Amino acid sequence: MGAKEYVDSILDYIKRCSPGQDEFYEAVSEVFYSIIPLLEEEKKYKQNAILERLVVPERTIIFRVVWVDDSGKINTNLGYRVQFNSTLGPYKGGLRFHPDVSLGTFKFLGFEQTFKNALTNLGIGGAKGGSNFNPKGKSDNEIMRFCQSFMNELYRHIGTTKDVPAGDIGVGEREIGYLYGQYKKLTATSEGVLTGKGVGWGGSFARKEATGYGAVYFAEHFLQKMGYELKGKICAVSGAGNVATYTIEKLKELGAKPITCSDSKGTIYDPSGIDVKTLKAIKELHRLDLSEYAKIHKSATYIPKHKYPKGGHAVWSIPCDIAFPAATQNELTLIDAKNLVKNGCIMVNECSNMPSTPDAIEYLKAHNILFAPSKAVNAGGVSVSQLEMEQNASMQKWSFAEVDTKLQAIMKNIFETAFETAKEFGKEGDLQLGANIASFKRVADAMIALGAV
Ligand code: NDP
Ligand code: 2IT
Repeated sequence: MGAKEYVDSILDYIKRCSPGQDEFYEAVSEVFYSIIPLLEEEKKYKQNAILERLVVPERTIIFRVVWVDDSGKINTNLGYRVQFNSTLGPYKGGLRFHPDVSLGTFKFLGFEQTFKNALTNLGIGGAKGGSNFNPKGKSDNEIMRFCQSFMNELYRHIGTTKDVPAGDIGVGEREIGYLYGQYKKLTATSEGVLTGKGVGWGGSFARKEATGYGAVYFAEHFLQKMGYELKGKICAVSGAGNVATYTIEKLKELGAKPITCSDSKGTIYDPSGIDVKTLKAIKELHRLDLSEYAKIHKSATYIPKHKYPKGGHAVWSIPCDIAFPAATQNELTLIDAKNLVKNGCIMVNECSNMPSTPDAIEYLKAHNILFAPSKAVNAGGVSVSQLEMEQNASMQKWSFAEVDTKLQAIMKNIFETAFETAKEFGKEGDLQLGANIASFKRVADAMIALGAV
């Protein structure tokens, strides 16, 4: 059986064993098809049944979360933690609270996290978890009661050398605070078992900024290598949460011009450049809809979701030099890719996890658009999480500048690893192939060393 047939057989197996888990299937196909050149060269991966083992999470925990809302009504949600792969270190990865998630979502995210974390070279395994709880419109007390109930089960499965969760969509510093408070209460310990904590209570400086800043540092390296510069570039950014906000902030600091952002209801187009202060006030502080932005900035237009191009997103129909998807998975479709190419975009720098659909990636690459894949681009967040673990374990506190300097070095290293690996396989500039092969090798070689477990 050739390498391609080996990959086909694994994907068939996933289809049969994990029906309906489309996002998981998409994530596995993306990685496995792009590592075929490596599988052709190295027979040891098939001999050691690496692909068969890699697609099965080491442990999947699904639990009931019961909480009482402000009206006294009893509510039930599903809680998840998919401990995907601990070959390289303790399980590490965020928690997502969003009504649309299911087991397939957490399997896709845990699978991706395993390879992303391997790329950082920091000794962390991959996991993901969360709940189908919808935080929108809930009071602070409801959020707190939900987080406490969620932790009442999760606490027995995590630990500083076992599994260290963090934030993701719908989980920021407020939620991490309530989760951490309950963990401390239940275990009578003060260990840094969660990252993304507030800087006043065990958190690291620059963790909040890390994913967005890291994504921009990555883009800068890629652009420079290909003979461009970031300064002066018109940037389209989607999302209006943690990753989008700090991507926009760093882009402006480095002289680029971010002109869009979006939330689940609509898009803001501000040709004079997104005002970060207003964005933070609306989203971080007051948790309002993005439509508020256009009421404050007359230069801005608000495009509600029902006016988006059919099958596409408003953000990607606005002419730009570089696209920074930073909201959610599959948010950049083939239609969007066609719009970007038509409008002269030179690069897609994926900030959210798996934002581009497979046909969009194919189209972008076929049209020579520089394509920077999410598992490399957004690894700055988890990297600074690992720096937070390091600071907690040694009871140190590094300055913002110290952490930022370390983050920059990590992002440079990730870029060079992906770039050099692609070059080694005769595909210079193909960072998708480079990132997938480099991270796969790290995980797979270590799995072989650890034996058939
Ligand atoms: P946030 O919850 O802070 O923000 C998410 C943003 O995306 C919000 O503006 C939200 O809109 C929008 N959004 C979420 N889901 C959808 C959807 N289904 N359709 C349209 N818009 C949506 O999350 P983060 O910024 O932390 O995460 C963004 C992405 O980055 C995710 O893919 C996450 O996995 C990834 N990521 C995050 C890291 C981190 O450190 N936080 C690290 C690495 C990757 P609204 O405001 O209306 O809810
Ligand atoms: O997708 C991700 O890398 C995250 N949500 C951050 C994970 C972490 O442990 O900081």
